Amino acid sequence: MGEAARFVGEGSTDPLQFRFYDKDRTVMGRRMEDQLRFAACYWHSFTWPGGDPFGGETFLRPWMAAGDPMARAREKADVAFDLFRLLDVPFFTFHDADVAPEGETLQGSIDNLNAVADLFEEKMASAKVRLLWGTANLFSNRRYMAGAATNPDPDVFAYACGQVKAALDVTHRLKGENYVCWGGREGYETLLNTDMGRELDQLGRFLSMLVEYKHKIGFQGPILIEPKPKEPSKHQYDFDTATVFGFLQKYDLTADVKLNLEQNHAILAGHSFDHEVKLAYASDLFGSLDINRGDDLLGWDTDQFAMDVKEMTLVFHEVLKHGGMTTGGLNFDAKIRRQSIDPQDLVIAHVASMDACARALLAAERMLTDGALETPLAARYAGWDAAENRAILAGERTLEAVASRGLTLQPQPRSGRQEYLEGVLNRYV
Ligand code: XLS
Ligand code: NI
Ligand code: NI
Repeated sequence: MGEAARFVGEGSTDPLQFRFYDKDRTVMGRRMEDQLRFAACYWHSFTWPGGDPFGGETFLRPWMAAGDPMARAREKADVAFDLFRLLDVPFFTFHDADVAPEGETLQGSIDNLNAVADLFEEKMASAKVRLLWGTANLFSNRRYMAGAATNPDPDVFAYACGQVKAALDVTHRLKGENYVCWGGREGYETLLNTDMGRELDQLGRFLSMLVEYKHKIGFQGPILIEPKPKEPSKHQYDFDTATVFGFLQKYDLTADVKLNLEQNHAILAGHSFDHEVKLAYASDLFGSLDINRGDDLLGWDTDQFAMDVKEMTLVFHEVLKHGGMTTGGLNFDAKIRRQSIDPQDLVIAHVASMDACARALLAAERMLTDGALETPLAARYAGWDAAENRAILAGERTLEAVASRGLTLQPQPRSGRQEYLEGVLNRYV
């Protein structure tokens, strides 16, 4: 079905071709494709039927119709790999439950997953697409309604261990570059029935066991936690970057566990996307990005395709400043609106968002090359470069010593230049 989307340049008005995403163009020393590392996701594009809390499916995809579940899973894989080819994306992502149906037992589900992984292996041998990350869906089935690792019932915890082990095994077999844990139901609905300290210890142990197992099988990539403050739970334990940082320190997991950050989750937590990214780098926890956007007027995870060039410019500025992606990438955890029912809408959405990201990447490159934000930032903190002030931060001065220097000074306030900097940013986007 159709030719792969390709770069045709800024003059084009064809929504199925790229105006900015020129995969071979060099951006800060790397091909654009290797900087952005786009991944298409399985769940929103191939398993979500277009429902919302007030209405059912709108998409009527043939592979979602009734029938033999494994036959449907194979049909879905054919369509998915065709979209990966059409978009020319280097990566994809999936949950176990997106790709294979649940069996009667846990072993049955694992057998189904392994059978689909065989098919993926075959398809990946001749396709370009690789696996950015795999994950286990530990939130949809009713057994997980009170959480997976944080469930009050240890049998549910054990079941989740079985599922997560199988999902990591398959991710490893398919040479996935990361493994993601998003704790949708690792939280609570009411504190009246919740022992928070105990649940956090359970979650800490669960992740430690996963890290131990990852080392045992030689999985090289990081485990990534994806912070989100709420939805579906009223409160989620992996609330935001700062909260997860404290959690990982408490359970001694900072070396092996990093973060997968998502725009929509950042704004639900009352932060901006670049706040979360900057704090992740500052805490040595940056892993990967789920690239979507929320609606400022709605308080839930709308997972719209990322189109805001200015917002992403600030994020890519930070990523490029730190040397670019390592194992991470830009995963389209994004879904078309339920009225976007034409098959083409799915392709157009990805192409438009890839172009918006490419445009933002190029703006970020120009800003870094010009030192547009970096030069004024360095000037603002320049006083700390003086030997005497470096000695304070190096722990070589006591409070009394610095206090006595303070007695000799009369600091003069300086402008924060916010409007100047906003003007500078606008020159680039
Ligand atoms: C939900 C999350 C989810 C994760 C993967 O809000 O974003 O889609 O990315 O489980
Ligand atoms: Ni989300
Ligand atoms: Ni996500």
